[in-house]
Amino acid sequence: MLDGRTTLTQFIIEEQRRATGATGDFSGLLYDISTACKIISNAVSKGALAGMLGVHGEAGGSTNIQGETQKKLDVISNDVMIQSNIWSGHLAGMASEEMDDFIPIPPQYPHGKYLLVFDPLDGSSNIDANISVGTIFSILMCPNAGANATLEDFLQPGTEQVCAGFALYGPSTMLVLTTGNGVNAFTLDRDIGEFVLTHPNMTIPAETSEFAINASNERFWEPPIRRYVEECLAGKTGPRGRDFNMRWIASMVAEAYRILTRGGVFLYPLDEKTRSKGGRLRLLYEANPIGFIIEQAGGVAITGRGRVMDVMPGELHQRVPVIFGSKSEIERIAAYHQDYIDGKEPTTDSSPLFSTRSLFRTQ
Ligand code: AFP
Repeated sequence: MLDGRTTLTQFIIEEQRRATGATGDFSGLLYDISTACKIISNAVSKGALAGMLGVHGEAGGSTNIQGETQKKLDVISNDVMIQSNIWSGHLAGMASEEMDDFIPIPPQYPHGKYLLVFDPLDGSSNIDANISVGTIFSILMCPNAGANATLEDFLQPGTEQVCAGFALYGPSTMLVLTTGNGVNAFTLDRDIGEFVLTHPNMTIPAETSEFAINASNERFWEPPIRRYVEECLAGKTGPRGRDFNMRWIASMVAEAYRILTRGGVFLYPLDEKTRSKGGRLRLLYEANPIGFIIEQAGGVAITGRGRVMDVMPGELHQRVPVIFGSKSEIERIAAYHQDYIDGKEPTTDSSPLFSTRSLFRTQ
């Protein structure tokens, strides 16, 4: 059966014992989140067999506050996260990528000291193609514990997170978790219905030769991103002196997990296409939780103009540029942005930063 492995339940209880003054509230919240992830995993894995694919609502599909067409599983996952947590008494409020406003705790339920923000199904545009998707969540302390949360209570920088995690619904269902003491990953054992600790103390290699970016946006990139990607593509013949590999799954949770297992760089930078919105990815329930996990695993997460977790949110669904992964590569990308901001020319004359040709040379 368990072969001496630790279940998530045991892990949480042992963490609770180490936390002085712990009441069990936090442990209860983590149980409820993990239960929601198991229910979502079950729905995702059934796919077409249970009519889970396709868009939500009538033929044209409904859209969320992001202006994105909602998939059936977006709505189902959102409902599962809400219904698994709203009654527990651990929360003062919730916020979801799929909901315009935050979700208050109804008066019939006790109010707790935590805030839960989440993207119920990240990567959902991939779901009909059977590509890995996931649930991302972040836990904050409510400044006004025990009362109903206000919108302002959610607008905290990522450095205030007490916990971040994501479930990855892939060939196996994983739960990746940090409470500020490193990163641990659990694999769902469907035979016993429990998450089992399989990847303790995950750490990201500081060096990598793999990057992930949506290259179809190349013509919109800022010069430091163009410079970095062009040098990677130049490989052995360029200033990096080695070949690089490229990935793009269009499911950030899957990219983040790959980077946790073998290093790498993920880039969704500010570009001319997303500048007016501030970026593509959402700060509170995508960039911050992933950033917390990446930093806790020894990596770095930046916007290009600073640390992701230092950004002070101005609104619930604020978007930011996100660049994260192996420390030495992210530090290089940060330096390229600083050169650009300072108006410095690239030092290597082989860098085609100002070349007129595209990344994908035809000759
Ligand atoms: P969806 O949840 O709408 O599929 O978006 C996924 C995502 O937020 C993130 O997980 C991906 O890395 C990124 O968007 C993909 O964006 P592009 O579709 O522009 O490549």
